[in-house]
Formats: sequence, C-alpha cells, structure tokens
Amino acid sequence: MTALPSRLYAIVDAGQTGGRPLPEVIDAMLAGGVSVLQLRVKDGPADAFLRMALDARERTERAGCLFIVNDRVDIALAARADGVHLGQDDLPLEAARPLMGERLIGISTHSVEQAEEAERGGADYIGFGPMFPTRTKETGYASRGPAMLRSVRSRVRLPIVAIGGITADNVARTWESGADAAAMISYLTRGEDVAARVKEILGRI
Ligand code: TZP
Ligand code: MG
Repeated sequence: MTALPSRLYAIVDAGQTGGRPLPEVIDAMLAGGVSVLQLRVKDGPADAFLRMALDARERTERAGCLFIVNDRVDIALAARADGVHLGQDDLPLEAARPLMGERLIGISTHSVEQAEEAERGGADYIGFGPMFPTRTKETGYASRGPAMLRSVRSRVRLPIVAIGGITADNVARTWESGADAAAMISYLTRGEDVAARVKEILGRI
C-alpha cells in the first residue's frame, strides 16, 4: 500500500461531532495520532464547506496528516487538500483526474466490478463497503462483509479502505480480510474522548 500511510482512515463528519465544535474534533483526532483524515460535509452551502476545509487543512498540515475532502473536487482543490474521495454518483474519475493531477483520488465501491473499474480508471485507492450495518449513511446496499472484501482483495491491487459500521470490535476482521485501512466515522466520536478512541484503534494495528 503506497497511497495511505495508516491502517486507520479517520473521517470527521460535520454533522456528527457529538455536539462538539468541528475544529475540536479534528484536533482531538490529530492528538490521538491519526495520519489520514477525511472531511465529510453533507449539508449546507459550498462556502461553509470550504471554510471548514480550509481550517481542517491548516490543522492537518501542522500535524503532518494527509487531508482528503469528501465528494467535491472543487473544494479539495480550493483547500489544497491532498486528495478527494468520490462516490459512484460524484464527478466521474476520468473527469476528476485531469483536475486533481497527482493528488489522490479515492473511489467508493460496493462490488468487485466497481472496484475493478476504479482500478482500471486510475484511482489511487478504493473505499469498499458498507462492511457492516451502519446508521451513518443510507447506503442502499446490504452489508458486504468480510467474504466479499476478500473477493475484492483477490481482484485489485489498489489500497482498499473498508468502511461502514467499523468499531474496535470488528476492525481487526477488516484488516485480516484484506483491507489496508479501516474508515471510521461514528465510532470515533461516539464516546466522550475522541483522542482515546483513536489511540484504541491505533493500538490494535
Ligand atoms: N459509506 C459506506 S458506509 C458509510 C459511508 C460513508 C458510513 C460509515 O460510517 P460509520 O459511522 O463508520 O459506520
Ligand atoms: Mg460521496
């Protein structure tokens, strides 16, 4: 795995901070030791997303943490992010690549076929999921589970980031089933102490 420096791919969701200010959650994740952080903003205008992204860029840069923006190539570029993460309905990979240049592009996939297509198209890594039941996103897909992750692992060489319902209890199963990294949203912010949750996961690597 070259594109991603850690087996934990932390996602901070602006709509799921547990009532804390977003910058506080980001700082706590960084204090816990994350080295890849994605900013996910599903609601609100582009200018607010950009402000959050610029602030997150500053914090991640200071910490030497890779910074990825979810969904939006324009905001990733405007915020000088290291990369963008695109879903199947976002800007297509072939349109995003000329804009992003050497910066990272991750593609969400839900099947072996989508994973192979992302690899052929020149993605830097793929997300794969939902691994387990999740309440964070109405994905429209049944849980993929470790067996399907293994099939994807056997068919693509790209780094795989497993996502969906991952907690301290099942994270090792994702790594053992071929994921290079595990993405987590709700597990990291559900408790009182975000930095402690990050350290807990990093301690299991
Ligand atoms: N894509 C597939 S599942 C999911 C996304 C964005 C949500 C993951 O969130 P959580 O809280 O880690 O289950
Ligand atoms: Mg998306």
